[in-house]
Amino acid sequence: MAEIKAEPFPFRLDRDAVALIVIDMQRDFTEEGGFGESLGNDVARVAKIVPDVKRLIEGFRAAGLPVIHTMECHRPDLSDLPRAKRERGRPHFRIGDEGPMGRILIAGEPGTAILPELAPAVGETVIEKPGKGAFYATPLDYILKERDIGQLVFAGVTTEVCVQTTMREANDRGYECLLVEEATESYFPEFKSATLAMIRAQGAIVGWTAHLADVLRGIA
Ligand code: C5J
Repeated sequence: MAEIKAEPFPFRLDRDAVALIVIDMQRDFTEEGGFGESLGNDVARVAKIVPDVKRLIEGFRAAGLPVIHTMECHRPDLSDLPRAKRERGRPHFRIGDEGPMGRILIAGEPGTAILPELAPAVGETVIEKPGKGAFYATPLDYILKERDIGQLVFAGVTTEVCVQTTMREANDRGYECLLVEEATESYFPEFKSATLAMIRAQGAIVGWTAHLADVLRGIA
């Protein structure tokens, strides 16, 4: 067991039972012309974390620990896209529409892809998810339980939407969750800090938060 400096108290890392979950580091959320921008967001804010997410992924790979990636996306026929989700907001492009990087958030389209700098390595699991949470309508829980994984380290975007939703789902399923502060971002700085605070409040009611350098030291 290694101890990682974390909030609200140190995180006891079990190297035999931990995985990194990288949430939705897709072009559609981080590049101009994608879904995030079409909703009126400044995507440059979230793109800034890419080097730190890369360091975290490389740290896990170097330590021989599993890395799992998620992608928010839908089937080309939109059969897994609830009308309420498609019609929400006032984006220039709705999910499924043809945008500058192909059809918005549709599996296989260029804009839906994970950023090339953070591309999954051969053998790493990629979870395609139609919801905000990575456990909803996916085999993620089954895959983790098959590998006896009980601790999840989180990175990705956006902090208060898909990252937080997945952490809450994981918490309810019995996983210990740790969010790496420099490796997650929101379009809204106040939402990021509120999410970090609410995750670790009340004695880690959802999980822990830690700094990248401390996590890298803990897994090395
Ligand atoms: C959003 C996500 N923000 N990956 N998706 O709709 O957080």
